[in-house]
Amino acid sequence: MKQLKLGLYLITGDYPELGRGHLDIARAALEGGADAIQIREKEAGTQQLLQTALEMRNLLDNNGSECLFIVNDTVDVAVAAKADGVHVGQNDLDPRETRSLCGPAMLVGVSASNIREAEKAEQEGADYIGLGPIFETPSKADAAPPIGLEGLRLIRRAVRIPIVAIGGINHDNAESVLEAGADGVAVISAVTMAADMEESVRGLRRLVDSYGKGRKR
Ligand code: TZP
Ligand code: MG
Repeated sequence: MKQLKLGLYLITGDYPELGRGHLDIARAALEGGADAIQIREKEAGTQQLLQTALEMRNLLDNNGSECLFIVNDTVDVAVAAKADGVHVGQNDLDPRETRSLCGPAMLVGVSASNIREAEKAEQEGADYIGLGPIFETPSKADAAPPIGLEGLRLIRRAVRIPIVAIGGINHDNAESVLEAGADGVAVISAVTMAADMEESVRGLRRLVDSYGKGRKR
């Protein structure tokens, strides 16, 4: 299994109005030095999602980086696309069911928005938690209320598995999130809405790296 390095976790989407799709965002993420890329697609059918996921798998393989490839929501597509992991939410298959389908080698990430969900995800065998929203987010209409840095600190003390913080994270607040105990930051709009996506990823990379160096473990 690949090493679990989730410091900078990029989530792709399809934004025709910006002329940016999953693969454009994944390219920028790779060039900028992301640790993980998740394909998150809520509109496309399974066949189209699989097609894009296979292209993304190919992109990552050809790039030769250690970047992890994770598929959101659907374990069947994750397995078919030979992803490194699958990320499930509270309304998807639970971690145990997901694991029974994808086997022991694939990463299983679980979204949690409160302490109960976080503890349950850990007990059920999640490899990491996507925790949030930390702040207000423009990218998820049905997001739970933001838990803030206090919520993150509380949940950091309650679970041992890695926490990837998500929701409203950008260049200005990423350090505060890492300081509060997150092992990584996951972003959508901070990159997908940036004028220069690659430069945005590089900026976040620098923040994550500089924080990691200064951190007492
Ligand atoms: N889950 C919780 S918040 C969120 C997801 C998928 C959206 C994060 O997007 P952004 O633009 O980084 O706030
Ligand atoms: Mg989901």
